[in-house]
Amino acid sequence: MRIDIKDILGKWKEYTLFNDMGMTVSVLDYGGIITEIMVPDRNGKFGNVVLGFKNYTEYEQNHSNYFGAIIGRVAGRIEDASFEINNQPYHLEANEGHHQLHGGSKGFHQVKWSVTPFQNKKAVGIRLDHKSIDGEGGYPGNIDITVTYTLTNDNKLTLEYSATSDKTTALALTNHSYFNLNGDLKNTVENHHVTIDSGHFVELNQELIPTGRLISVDETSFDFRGGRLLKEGFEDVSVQNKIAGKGYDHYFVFDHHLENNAVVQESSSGRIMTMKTDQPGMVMYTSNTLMDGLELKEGPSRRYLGVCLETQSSPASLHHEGFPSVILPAGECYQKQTVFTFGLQS
Ligand code: FUC
Repeated sequence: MRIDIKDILGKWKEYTLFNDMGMTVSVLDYGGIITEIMVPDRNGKFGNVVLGFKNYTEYEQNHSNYFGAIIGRVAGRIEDASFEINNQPYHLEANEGHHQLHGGSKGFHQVKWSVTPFQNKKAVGIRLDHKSIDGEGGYPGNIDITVTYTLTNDNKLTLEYSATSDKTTALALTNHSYFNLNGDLKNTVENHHVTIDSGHFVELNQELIPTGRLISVDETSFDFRGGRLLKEGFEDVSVQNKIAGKGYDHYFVFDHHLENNAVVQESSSGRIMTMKTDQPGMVMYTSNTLMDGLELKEGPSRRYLGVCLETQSSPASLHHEGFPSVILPAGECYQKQTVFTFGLQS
C-alpha cells in the first residue's frame, strides 16, 4: 500500500491511495473530491468507476454537479432556505429558486480541506479537516469537521464523518460521487441492477422539495428490495419518476432488513459495489439532469451517466415530523460512516 501526492494547478493536491490489489482512490484536498476510483472488471482489467472532470479547473468553475465532493453543511434541499431551532429562525442563502441545495454556493464542496495522509499495516488513507465558523452561510455554531477516507486490501473504501458544534445546529454530511460500474464511462447506468433495503421513500413536489409524505415502494418502480434495473425508473410514467426528470432523485429510508443498505451490479463488466452505512437513509440520484457535453476524463457527459448514493439524514426533518433528523445538539459528537466495497459477480 502507498500514497502518491500530486500537485494540481499549483494550488491543490491530489492524494492517490493504492492498496495491494491494485485498487486506487484519488482525492483532491479541494472539496474532498474523489476524482477517480480504479477497480478491476471480471477479466482483471482496471477501469475508473466514478465521474470526474478531465481538466481540474472545471471542479471550481463547474461545481453544480458536485462530482465526488463532500457535501455540507446540509446535503439536499432545505425548503425556503430557512429553518428554526428552538423557535429561533435561521435564514440561509437560496441557491436554487428560493430553496437551498447542498449547503449553498460556498458549501463544503468548495472548501480546501486540510489533509493528513496516514498508513498502517492494514490500511492507507487521508484525514480531511475543516472548521466552519458560527454564522457561516447563515448556519449557527462553530463546527469542527473531520472526514476520513480509508482504503483496505479487501477493496473497501470507508468514508467516516465526525463533527462537533458549540451551538445546536443542522448538519447532514455526505459524499456526492457518481458511480458507473461499466468502467471508463462505456455506457450509461441504465443497465445497473440496484438493490436497496428500503420500503419507503420521500415524496417530492415539482420543485423537488419533500411534501412531508413518506410513500410505500410497494408496486412502484421505487421497490428495489428484490433488485431492479435503473432503466425501469427512467422509462416509468409515474409522477414521482417524472418530477425527478425521468429517474430517481429521492430519499429512501432504510429498513435494516437486508445485509447491505444498497448493492449495485453491472453484468457486462461483472462489477459489484455494496454499500453499508449507519446513516438512516440515502438519496439516490441517477443523473437525470446531468447536462450533455461536459469534458469528463473518459469522454463527454450525458444524462444517466452515473448513480449517486448520498447517504445522509433527511433535511425534510427541518419542516416535517417523522423524518430522520439533521439536528446536531451543541457539544454532541456527529459520527457517521459509509463503506463502499468493490467486487465481482460470482
Ligand atoms: C443531487 C440531486 C439534485 C441535483 C444534484 C446535482 O443530489 O438531489 O437534484 O441535481 O445532485
